[in-house]
Amino acid sequence: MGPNWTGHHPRAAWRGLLNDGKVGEHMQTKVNDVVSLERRGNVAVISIDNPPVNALSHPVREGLLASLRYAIADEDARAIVLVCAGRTFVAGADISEFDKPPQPPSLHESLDAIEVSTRPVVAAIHGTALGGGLELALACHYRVAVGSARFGLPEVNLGIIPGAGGTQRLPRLVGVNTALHMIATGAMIGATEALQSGLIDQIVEGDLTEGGVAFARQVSAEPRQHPRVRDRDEKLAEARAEPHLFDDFRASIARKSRGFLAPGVAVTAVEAAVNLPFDAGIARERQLIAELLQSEQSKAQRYFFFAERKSAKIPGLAADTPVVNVSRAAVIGAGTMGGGISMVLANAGIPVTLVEQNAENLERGLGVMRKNWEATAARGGSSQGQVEERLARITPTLNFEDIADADLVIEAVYEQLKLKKDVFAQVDRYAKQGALLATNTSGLDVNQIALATARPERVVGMHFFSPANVMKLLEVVRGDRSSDTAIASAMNMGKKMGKVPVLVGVCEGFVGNRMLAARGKQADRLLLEGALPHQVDRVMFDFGLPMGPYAMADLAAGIELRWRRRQETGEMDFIGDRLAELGRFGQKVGKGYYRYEPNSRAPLPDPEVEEIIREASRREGLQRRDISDQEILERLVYPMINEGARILEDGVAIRPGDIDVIWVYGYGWPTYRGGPMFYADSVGLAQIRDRLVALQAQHGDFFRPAALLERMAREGRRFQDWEQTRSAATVGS
Ligand code: 3H9
Repeated sequence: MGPNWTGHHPRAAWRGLLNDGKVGEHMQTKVNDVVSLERRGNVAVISIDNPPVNALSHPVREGLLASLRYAIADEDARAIVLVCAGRTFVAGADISEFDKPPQPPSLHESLDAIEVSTRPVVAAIHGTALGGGLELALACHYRVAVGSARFGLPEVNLGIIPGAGGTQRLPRLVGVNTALHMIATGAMIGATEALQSGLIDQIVEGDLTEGGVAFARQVSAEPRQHPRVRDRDEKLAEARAEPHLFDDFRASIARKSRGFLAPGVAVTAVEAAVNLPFDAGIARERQLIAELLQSEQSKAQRYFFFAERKSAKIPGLAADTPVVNVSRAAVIGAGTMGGGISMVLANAGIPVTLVEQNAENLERGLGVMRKNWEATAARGGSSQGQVEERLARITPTLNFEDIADADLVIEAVYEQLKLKKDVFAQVDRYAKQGALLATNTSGLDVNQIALATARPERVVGMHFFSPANVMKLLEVVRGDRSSDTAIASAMNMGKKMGKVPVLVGVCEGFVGNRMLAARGKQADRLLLEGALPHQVDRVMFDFGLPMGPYAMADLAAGIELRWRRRQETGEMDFIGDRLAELGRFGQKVGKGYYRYEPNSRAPLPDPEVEEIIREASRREGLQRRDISDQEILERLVYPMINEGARILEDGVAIRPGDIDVIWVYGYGWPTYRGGPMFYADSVGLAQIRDRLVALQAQHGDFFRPAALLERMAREGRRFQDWEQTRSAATVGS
């Protein structure tokens, strides 16, 4: 055994580390608050402990570099192992430091120190090695990991690319195709794939640090030069022989990455790895990331990263609030929504009792579920065995009493208040005490629905978005009487089902659909004034949304739904009514606001519709005019922002960031624009207020700026600086 860290060795540069002389074998010496050193025989172990995810914040970089220097200077340390405490290996650079002036040392300095070390450095990985964390591991001579570890360079999701050599080293190890996939799409891979692709050298069974030390001991005993990733060229040479590789890859991601800057830049950086010497490639990577870091897109995406995480936190709700443990659920209604929700539950491993009133509906619902699951299996997303397993989790029934053993009951019947109240009266009769009762209404009054039961404190809204098995958003609606347990349970279940749950209060349409309605009113008005559906839709599509209001209406049976609602309320809408009377119910019948060729989803402008729109303008006495794209954009988006401000005034959303999360996950708002409220900041609240005032003068009170917007504009404030911490109890009240 060699000397320990107490400095028995006279050349031990880490002597200055010592505090009380008690450091020895298997004892950790703190280099600073977040990094410590230990000796296990002739292997030095550097351990990072910076909860929650061991991000490379300034003290970590400082401690890491210092400990590397100490370990490298110790002649008796034949090898160095790098591990992390807590739930994960380093999950990346500290994103919260990006907007602050850089503080040395940079991560590059540690990576350089590792690379020049003649003693092998082994990264021992658990949890997720992400971004700068994976780059740190890539600079090491070897990498070992536990079987559950995952690896990724998710920087594109923050609007940047890896900036510590990831774009240059990863393709050298795993090959250009896998590297492109990981770097340009942010995809993670598991330990088995990492081993097969050459990213890691060994999967460790048992204790990771022990395994890493054993591996380090073994390689350090071998008389050989330890490999540096920078020196590898075989896999790059393979790519050089495939001249179309990069163009093909660009084409393959074009649709999904439309509008985003970073994925294309990521491809450019990997191209540099293939075509330039290593150091020149690193320089190119640095230049590219520096440009992206300054971009509005990256600012928006970083903002969104934190907004999403904040949305899970509910002020006033104690962390130890008891939650309902859901081991069985019941869904009422086997239509599109009920079926989708049942699929989500079954996918999460929860058995579901699916209740319908007639056998035919039940049969049809089950058929659709099977078809959807089989389509996933056909795409390779699951096995046929999993399809059967999931179907077996669904117990169809025509008897309401069968909900009695469910811990969670979700009602998903037709969107009509009276019907929903009747259903809840039944639910109240049969559901067990303590069950969480949820309505999937997309905008009806949850308070009234709750009052149909004798236990309104157990009732919440769980508003899934269609298709429920695909869309990530879940609006959890807090009723006046919903208890903390009901809220915490619904949020908890949302996460378990793989959704992004956001707490909202009761109002017509909640947050998402209330803002959508404001946009829809203006879109229809623009049609009357001179625009056509395809122009309105194109403006929204070019802005970055997946589709505009009319393509969306055609997809989601909007014409029919609104027509039926108008029949209940007695409202009139010339264009909508005419389309409905002509049976133009959207994509499913091949015509709506657009016409569709058989087996095609491509919306084609239809003269019949345009004539109806012109007729509507004539009836309103409006002289149709050319409307600029800019005017369309402002008249669609500014009322949404204004409505968002009213939603905040009313306390229906906790914070602006929650509204943004809703729009990104529920409606496909592009993350590179942050969300409607972040977008408002980037335009400037004063400018939006001024434009609304001008529009109000022209078109009336619909555009009157919300008091909150007015006030924030006057005070020069931004939504992203919102620090209002309303207690959960006030949301929705
Ligand atoms: C990078 O590395 C650039 C380099 O190439 C350049 C080098 C020069 N920084 O998600 P969770 C916080 S860019 C700061 O709820 P999970 C998070 O805000 C980075 N904070 O946990 C939250 O805080 P709070 C590339 C971070 O278990 C808490 O940790 N890496 C960071 O569901 C828990 O997070 C990434 O993009 C960070 N990097 O998921 C990885 N990461 O509790 C980003 C997390 O106060 N991170 N926090 O709300 C993730 O994907 C997930 O957090 C992870 C854990 C999968 C790690």
